[in-house]
Order: sequence, then C-alpha cells, then structure tokens
Amino acid sequence: MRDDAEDTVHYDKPSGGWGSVRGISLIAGKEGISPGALDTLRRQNKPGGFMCVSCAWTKPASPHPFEFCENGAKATLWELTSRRCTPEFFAEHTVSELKTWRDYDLEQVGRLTHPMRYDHASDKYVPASWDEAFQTIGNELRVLDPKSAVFYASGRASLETSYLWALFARLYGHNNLPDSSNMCHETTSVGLKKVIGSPVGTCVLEDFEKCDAIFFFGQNTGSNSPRFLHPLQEAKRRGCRIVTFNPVQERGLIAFTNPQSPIEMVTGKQTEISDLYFQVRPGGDIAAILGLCKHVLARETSQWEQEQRHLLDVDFIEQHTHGFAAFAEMAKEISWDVIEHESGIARADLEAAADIYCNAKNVIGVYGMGVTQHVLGSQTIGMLINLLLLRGNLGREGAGISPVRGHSNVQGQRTVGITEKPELVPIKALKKLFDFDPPTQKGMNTVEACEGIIAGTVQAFLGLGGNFLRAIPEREKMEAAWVKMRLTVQIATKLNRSHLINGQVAYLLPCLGRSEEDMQATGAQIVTMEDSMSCIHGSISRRTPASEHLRSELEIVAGIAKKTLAAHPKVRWDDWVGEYAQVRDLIEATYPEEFADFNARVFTPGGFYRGNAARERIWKTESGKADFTMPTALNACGFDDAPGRYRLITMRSNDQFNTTIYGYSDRLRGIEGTRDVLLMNHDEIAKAGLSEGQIVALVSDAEDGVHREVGGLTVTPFSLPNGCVGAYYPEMNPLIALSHHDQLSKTPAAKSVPVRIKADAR
Ligand SMILES: Nc1nc2c(c(=O)[nH]1)N[C@H]1C(S)=C(S)[C@@H](COP(=O)(O)OP(=O)(O)OC[C@H]3O[C@@H](n4cnc5c(=O)[nH]c(N)nc54)[C@H](O)[C@@H]3O)O[C@H]1N2
Ligand SMILES: Nc1nc2c(c(=O)[nH]1)N[C@H]1C(S)=C(S)[C@@H](COP(=O)(O)OP(=O)(O)OC[C@H]3O[C@@H](n4cnc5c(=O)[nH]c(N)nc54)[C@H](O)[C@@H]3O)O[C@H]1N2
Ligand SMILES: [Mo]
Repeated sequence: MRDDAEDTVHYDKPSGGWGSVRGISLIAGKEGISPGALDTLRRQNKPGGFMCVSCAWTKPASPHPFEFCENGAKATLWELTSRRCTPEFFAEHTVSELKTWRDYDLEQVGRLTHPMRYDHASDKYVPASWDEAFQTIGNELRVLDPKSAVFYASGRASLETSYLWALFARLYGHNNLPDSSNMCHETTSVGLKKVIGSPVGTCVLEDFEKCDAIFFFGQNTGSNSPRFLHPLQEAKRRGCRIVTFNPVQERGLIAFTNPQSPIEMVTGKQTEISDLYFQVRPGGDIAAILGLCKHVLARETSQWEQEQRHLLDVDFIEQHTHGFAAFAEMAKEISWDVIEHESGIARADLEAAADIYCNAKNVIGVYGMGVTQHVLGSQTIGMLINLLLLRGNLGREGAGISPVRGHSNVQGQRTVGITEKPELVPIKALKKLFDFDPPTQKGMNTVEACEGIIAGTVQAFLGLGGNFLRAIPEREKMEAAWVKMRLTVQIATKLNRSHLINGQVAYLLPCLGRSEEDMQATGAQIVTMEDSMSCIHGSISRRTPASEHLRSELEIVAGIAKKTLAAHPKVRWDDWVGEYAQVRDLIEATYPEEFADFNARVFTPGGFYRGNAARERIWKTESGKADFTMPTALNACGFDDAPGRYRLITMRSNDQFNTTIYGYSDRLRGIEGTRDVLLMNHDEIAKAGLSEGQIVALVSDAEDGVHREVGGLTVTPFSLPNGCVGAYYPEMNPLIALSHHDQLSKTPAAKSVPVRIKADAR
C-alpha cells in the first residue's frame, strides 16, 4: 500500500472505534435530542423494530445488541431532533434571505411542522391547511397536460408509498418517475442488467461468510455503509483476502475497530481490512480490471501447458456465457503499457491482485459510486463481470456481484414500479386491478426531467423527499429554469435548498419520518423496504411524531391523488390510508412472485428474500447467457487528458448524508472544520504553481464551453493520484454539465468531472 505522505491531511486511526462513538455523541448534543431517542436507536434494524433511515445495507437475522453504526445513529438522531421549523420561523425570514444560508443551517432549524404555501408577494412561506394544499395542487394538476408533470422520489419512501406514488402517476397519465437512483445506481439497473440480466446484486449476506476474496471498487464502506464492516471483519478473520481499488485511501477499507466489541475498544485492537490497496486513477477501473483479466488468462495458458488443468471455469464459460473468445483475444492483445497508463497501477501490482483472484475459490465483486458515476460506468460494470465470469464466480454460494446501494429503500422503489420505462411496468396486472390503461409512452428520468425543465416543457414538479436541486448537476441553469414552472410541491421532513426555489404555485408539505408512529384508522401502521440484498423488512415505530400536524407520506400522496383524479370504485385511497396492509395486498397482486404472502412475512428475521434469476444462473439477457463485453475505451471518464485539466472526484464526507450536512468533521480523512477544500497531492500542487492554504476556484472544462465556477476553495495536500483533484458533493455540483453522464443509463458522471484550477480567485 502506498504510504500517506507525512504532511498530507489524513487520519491514521482505524474506522469504527472510539472515534465513531464520539461522532454519535457529538451529533446527539448538536441535535438536542428528545427523551427516549436512545431507546428508539436500540430498536433500530431489529425484527419488529424500525429500519434505519440511512443506508441500504442489509439487516441480519441475528442482529448485534446495537445494530446501528455511527452514521445510522446520526441519521436517526437527525430525524428525532427536538428543534422545529415552524410557521413563526417562516414569518421571520424571507425565502431570499434563507437562500443565503448554508445547507447545514437550513436543516438545523429542525423538523417542519405545518403545511406551508409560498407567497410571492411577501417572499415568505405562509401556513396552509392540508385541505387547501391538496385541493389547490389537485386543481393545478387537473388543468395541466399530465405529460408535463414530473413525480420525483428520493429513495427513502416505503414500498407502500412508492407503489401508490407510481400508481398515482400512471392513473394521472405519465411515466415521469425519476428517482434518486437515477443519480446513483441506475448504472447498475441498466448496465448490470444488460450483461447478466439482473438489475440488482446477486449476493446475500451468507455469501460474505463463504467467500475467499473480495474485490472492492469505488465504495466507501467506513462512511457510507459502516455495518458492512462487521461481515468484512469476520471475513478477514476467516482468511478471506480483500483487494481495494480507490483513488482515495479510505480508512474504513484500511482498518477497523469494532465499536460493538468491548475488548477491541479497550485494547484498541484493529483488523486490517485490505490486503492490497491501489489508488487507481479516477475512471481507471476498466483498465485495471482488464489488467487483472489479462493476467488470469495468461495464467490459464501456462497452467494448461504445464499441467493440462484449467484455471478458468471452462464448463461455466461454455454453458453460461457468450462472447468469451473475442474478449480473451482483446485482453491478450492489449499492451501492459496502456493498462498501466490508464489505470495508474503497475503491472506487478495488478498481477499480484490477479493472483489473489486466481487462488480464491469464491470471489465477490463489490462496487459503489466510484464505478457508477462515470461516462463509461456501465462498461466498467461489464468489465467487472468479465472478471467474475472467468472463474464462474456468479450464481453460486460465496461468489457474485454486490453493488452497495444508497438510500434505504432505493432498490425497493424500483421493484414496486417507480420507473420511467414502460417496459418495466406490469401493465396487465395494473389494468386488471384498477381497470385503466396505463400510459405506454416512455417517461423522463432525472437528466431528462432536468432537460425538460430547462426547455420549459415540464410544468409541474412534485418531490417525494430529497433535495433535487442540490443533488443534480448544472445547478445555475436549473435554478433559473425552475422558477418558471407552474407548480412545485415538496414533501419533506426538513427544510433544504430545493424548498427555496419555487414555481408559481408552491407548497412545502411536512411528513412523518420512519422513526415516528404512523397512526391511522386501523391503528399504528407498518411500512416495508427492500435492502441492497433484495431482502424485504417491515418497520414500525411507537415514537410520538414531531408535530401533530404531520401526515404520513402515504397519506399525502393519497390526499393529492384524490383531488387530482376522478373517483373510481377500484381506486380506494381512503381505505389504503386506513390500512397499509391493503396496499401490501395490492403489491402482492401486482408482483405475485416476489411478494407472495407479503403481509404474513413482513417481520421475517433478516427480511424475506425476493429472489434473483442470475443467482440461479438464469440469464435474462438478449443472448440468454451472461455476456462478456468489450469496452469502447479504457478511460471511463469520457474525456481525454489535456494540459491543466484535472479529473474532479466529488466526495461524500463522513459527516453528511447526501445533501444533509451533519457537521464539518470528515474524521476518517482528517479534514476538520470546513468543506471548502480542494484536495490534491503535493506534486500536483507544486506543478500547478500553487501553495498549501491558497484559496482558488474550480472552473468547468467541459467541451460545451459553458462557464461554470465554484470559488473559495482552500488548497489542501491529500494523497490522490496525479491528474486528479477532490472536493465535496454537493458544493461542486454547479461544475457538472448536465450532459456529462453514463452513456447507457444517464447517471451523472460525478466521479470524474473535467475542471481547471483558477488560481487568482479571492
Ligand atoms: N453516511 C452516509 N451514508 C450514505 C450516504 C451518505 O452520504 N452518507 N449516501 C448514501 C447513498 S444515496 C449512496 S448512493 C451511497 C454512496 O456510497 P459510495 O458508493 O461509497 O459513494 P461515494 O462516497 O460517493 O464514493 C465511493 C468511493 O468511490 C471512490 N472513487 C471515486 N472515483 C473512483 C474511481 O474512478 N474508481 C474507483 N475505484 N473508486 C473511485 C471514492 O474515493 C469513494 O471512496 O451511500 C449511502 N450511505
Ligand atoms: N456531485 C455529486 N452529486 C451527487 C452524488 C455524488 O456522489 N456527487 N450522489 C448522488 C446520489 S448517489 C444521490 S442518491 C442523490 C441524492 O439525492 P436526494 O435523495 O434527492 O437527496 P438527499 O440529500 O438524500 O435528500 C435530503 C432531504 O430529504 C428529505 N427527507 C429526509 N427524510 C425524509 C423522509 O423520510 N421523507 C421525506 N419525504 N423526505 C425526507 C429532507 O428534507 C432532506 O433535506 O444525489 C446525487 N448527487
Ligand atoms: Mo445514492
């Protein structure tokens, strides 16, 4: 492993450990948590308890005494804050003033308590009744062309709410259902599906108990799915080898002290996580993995010559794959010079990693945003699958592909119909259940919705959670176009930037969080979600809601739908609101294979598995087999190197959840007190004629020539490959061109943005 240069900022303690406990208590102090909050935490991620609102990592059948991590606790405490964002607050501040606040300060105001309408004359939010809000929104939608409306969903809403959200869109007449997944693992939904026929990972938790090697690409476990560190630690103890490719030396992938283990906490004992760690160039993974494949193929040739024994799983390749010969030919032809240059990794290192692959019976490939958020992100997934296919590491125990999803129900939303693609909609079932013709025209995904808003063809935006305007690329153009829309509606728990840019008619509707009791006509309601491993879990909470005026997301969706659509005997919004189990019955009727006996299985320990064809070696691809694929280029960035041009990685700190900034301590990277940093290595700082601590700006270097700029960044030495710089998401989003996205899925390519440094900015 490359050493951190002495004077770069870095953190040399393990992830987890006392630092994570301090992280939780700091946030508990800051949020001013109310009594009983810690009790709620104790029930987090346990069967019969409530499911964490943070990441989508799976929840085990036999949970730890505290089955939550530093960041899950932060997310829960963030929701359980005692602070309130009330009508009085809005009376005191104009929206123009609030626009000057930091994201952190907006959310620190606390939980939204009342439905609010934006009043243009006073430039303030004013209280509205729920009836007025639903009626006005319904009236507006009724006169619009349904195809000009967009219904966005952030990946937190339950399966029940998501199903009704998608149903509402289709009954109204469109498939414009972008969701946060479009900025995230859409590359998986499209790219993985293309090559193995499954839009989701094939692994379950038990596979991590049986694998011999794990190859990690661009996923930051320590910050973004810390509970995953437990199975990793256990795997290491069994002797499993871990190889990591990441331009950043992420602490969680280097070493871990288990905060659940008193002995480890007292003695400071830590587990080394990665055996090999390579600081691949951003966008260099296609080349790196191709290098691994090249060495595996070379070893096959020599082993066969010497021992007449195959290293490859030739039976599997023969029976289950397509395109092997052409791929092997290409891998043999390509020169090591090109691979080394594009990946930034030496041949000997790649060969050592490939040896680990060859010596392991069962291998799992894990990846995250470092793979999906590139112009050739889908192709990178294809290359990773090539590697796994060589030794049949798909569709058997202990092996497979494991994309680590983001939001806690982002995968589930797709499962129950949130998609812009009509071919993924169970049209027949919907027709039968609700007696209507679902729209068949393709809808808009996130990038297309943005294009529509800029072009003026989108007239209404309804957001089920999230912070759309902060999460998307091309911020300036988008904010300017946004205000021209006729109707904007945001369903949310806390105030954020997206609530301050408003259409002509605008509502902010406050909802219950998952950690709060959802009381309806038939009693307290259960909601469900699907984790990263396709397991479905129920969640229930008994906590008193933040305000008596809050409504559940499901109730809000039904409230708007009822005022928008004509009454229909089969569409029974009131009954569904009264008893969510009825919505689960509808989900089961729509997707009978995945959701058989849904209501009976809601609290299955560890969740119930909805199955995966690729895991059974059934390949729902065009060729009917798992496909070996060839990349069109070895650089996944979608742009070439040029003098003065850098590849910008937009990063998440350990102290944020997407656009929610919990604080200014990126503890695991040693960056404290600020997010306005530009990270680059010493050589690059010197080469650019800069000095540490200098304030600079970044400007876009996209081909389109549009001026995009973010200033006020402090040059900070940090261990990164040459030719690249790092800075935080979402602050850097104004620099990303809307057209800069994965070719296949349109996921914005936020991990390699072409930029230049403007040194004279003050
Ligand atoms: N605490 C916390 N938890 C979260 C979130 C959060 O913001 N905070 N967000 C949630 C969501 S919605 C999501 S999608 C996930 C995101 O979780 P991750 O998938 O881990 O996303 P990131 O942290 O954006 O980036 C992942 C890693 O990719 C690396 N990387 C960047 N470019 C490259 C590259 O070209 N190649 C390789 N190999 N690596 C690269 C980065 O250094 C980083 O370590 O986490 C979820 N969980
Ligand atoms: N440059 C760059 N851009 C990125 C990324 C990146 O790595 N780099 N990552 C992308 C990814 S992976 C994602 S997923 C998106 C995130 O995009 P979003 O999902 O749109 O954004 P979040 O920040 O998760 O949304 C936070 C807001 O959600 C609301 N909220 C929280 N809990 C609830 C709830 O229970 N119900 C409701 N209705 N609202 C709630 C709160 O008001 C809070 O302010 O950003 C993407 N953008
Ligand atoms: Mo995400």
